[in-house]
Amino acid sequence: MKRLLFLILFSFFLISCSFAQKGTTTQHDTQMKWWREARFGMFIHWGLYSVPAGTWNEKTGYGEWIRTSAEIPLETYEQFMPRFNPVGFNADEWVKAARDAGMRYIVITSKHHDGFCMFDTKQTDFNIMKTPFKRDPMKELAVACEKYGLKFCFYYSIMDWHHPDYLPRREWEKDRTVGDADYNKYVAYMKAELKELLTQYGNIGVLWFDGEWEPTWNQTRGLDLYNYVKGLQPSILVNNRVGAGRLDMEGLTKQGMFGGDFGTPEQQIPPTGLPGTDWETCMTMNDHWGYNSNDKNFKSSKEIIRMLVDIASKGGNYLLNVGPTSLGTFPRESIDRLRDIGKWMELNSESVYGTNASPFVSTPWGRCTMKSVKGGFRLYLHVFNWPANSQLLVGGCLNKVNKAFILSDKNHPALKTVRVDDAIIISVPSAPPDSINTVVVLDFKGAPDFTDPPEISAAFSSLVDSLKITLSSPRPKVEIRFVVSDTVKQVDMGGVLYQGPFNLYNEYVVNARCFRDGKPVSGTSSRRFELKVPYAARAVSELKPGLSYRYFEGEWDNMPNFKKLQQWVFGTVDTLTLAPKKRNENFAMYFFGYIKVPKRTLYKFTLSSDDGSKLFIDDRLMINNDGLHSMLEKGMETGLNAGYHAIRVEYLQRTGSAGLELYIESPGVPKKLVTKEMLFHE
Ligand code: H79
Repeated sequence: MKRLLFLILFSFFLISCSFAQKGTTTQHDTQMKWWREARFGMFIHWGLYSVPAGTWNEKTGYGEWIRTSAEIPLETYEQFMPRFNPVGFNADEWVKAARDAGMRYIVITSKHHDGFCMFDTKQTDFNIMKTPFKRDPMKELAVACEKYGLKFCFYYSIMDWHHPDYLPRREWEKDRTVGDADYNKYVAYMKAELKELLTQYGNIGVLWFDGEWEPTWNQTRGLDLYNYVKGLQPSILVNNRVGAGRLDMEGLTKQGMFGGDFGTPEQQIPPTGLPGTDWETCMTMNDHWGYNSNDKNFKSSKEIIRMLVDIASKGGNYLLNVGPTSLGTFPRESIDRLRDIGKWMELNSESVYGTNASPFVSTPWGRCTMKSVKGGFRLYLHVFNWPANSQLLVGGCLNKVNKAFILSDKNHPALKTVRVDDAIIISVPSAPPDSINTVVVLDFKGAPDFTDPPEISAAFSSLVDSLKITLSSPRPKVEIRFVVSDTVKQVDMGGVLYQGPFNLYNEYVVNARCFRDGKPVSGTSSRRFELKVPYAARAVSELKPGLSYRYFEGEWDNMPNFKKLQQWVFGTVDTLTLAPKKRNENFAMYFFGYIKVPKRTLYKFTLSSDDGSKLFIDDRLMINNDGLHSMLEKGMETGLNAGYHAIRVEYLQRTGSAGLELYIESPGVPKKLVTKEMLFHE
């Protein structure tokens, strides 16, 4: 529903960052063409870490980060080299497996963070030619990719835990002194290796950088590296991690920052499409990138196929990872999934390759991709939820239907369609031909003529006494009609004509729909607003300013049960702050007292922390932001009467950076930090 706002925001940051340093738009578009067409690629994380296969000192949770996560000294890690002999490696088999799954490109780790080079480099002996294997798998893969028509692409880590000139050192690496390390020498080393990669392996589709987030890397170095790489292969594509402007794991580029050729969400799919932005979600099949022999937590083929389609429907690419073993073979589970995906793609790949994002805000039956065809356009309806009544309804489209059919049906016999107002109803078989995802094709004449249902917006999603509701549609020359009711309802001409914001005074569903010339031109959107009964204020007296706190030390992955903990340091703080901590890692705290609110109304609290936290108001758990994570925000609305309310904030810090913030907002009062004026204790 927030798509419009998203669209506006994103168009701004696209204009500001994505065209910088890229030559003309047309040239950029020409270079992006194969990549936008492809939609689906294979990521391969293969390196020395496949030898320990995720296990070190009886702990089994490691992957390609094993050297640092398990704090393995450099000399010990180098001892994996004589044990690395992937005699089962067959480039042809790997590339064929990718091609048969419908993947159009392969991105493989030429060097990961451990610094081990999987290619024949003259720049270091820490490479695969110095193992018993003595072969260059990158050469063999380049040949096989050429043979099967896939684009061959390199992953290359900027962070390097092996090279003597790379900085900074890991904090735990006490025995590796910095000495006279020179980061500029490291950059020269990278460039020399990249020159090898870009001159000895034919045309490379993408250079996929990573490990760019350390303080030694910056925008200037990023831009320089981008230009260097493009100087060696002008039509190569470079991901945004070449620069220093990535937004965490969300992977897109911060506004105004240099963002290479495409964004890189990691292990996540953006909630909506990002019109005008090129992006690629990279994702593991199980829970590790590098091979982990104990990790059997594989996504099902169904999940993967649906994710591929979800991503395509939002206009992105899917880079799906395989972590081969130290013998040079794909894990069995990965092979099985690739084969299943291939079976689906064999019948349905047309609905993925070269498609555009869905024109709809909401598709309750599944996902939608789209393509222009001669004289009109084609929708691919990816039906995840097969209609029980065999009637598939597609709302908000005013074009004339040419034909509807099931893509996997040989000879494409036409399905019966009827128009009801703005909707097309397609008669489909009673059971889905493919229970994972049946693709129904809907061909239309002319230029797309769609109307989304109106957006129903309000500052909050619940109310105490009243809430202002606004309806809007980006579509010109439509009128919006609405019905406020107990339930979700289709709006017809009997609905109230919307003439401006209105107030809601109770728990209701707002239903809204667009009309033109007395006829509906969109589907109905519906949104429920919840009524909150305010909590009573506490009768308290003689409070002092500030909060009480208790402080504990220990290693917890989740909020500890404080009642069971004996030792503590205690005291008071004037506001919510981690200042009383005695060390920076492995501690927990809780704060308690009262929060004073000025009037009876709805309040929204937002709790942001790194790592976990919880908020209790009047002894009820309001926000659960527990677990180990970087700064993560969670919000919750509640009604409060004027006066004092019990507040308790729990906080947990494991390792890395620490932070805790609590915000409050209410109708007419913008979001702000909870300050000391509002906090009290007994
Ligand atoms: O190669 C795979 C992983 O080994 C690698 N990227 C994928 C493709 C990877 N490296 N690190 N991570 C994944 C997770 C690291 C996250 C963090 Fe950060 C680094 C948290 C803080 C620093 C990135 C930069 C996210 C926030 C800032």
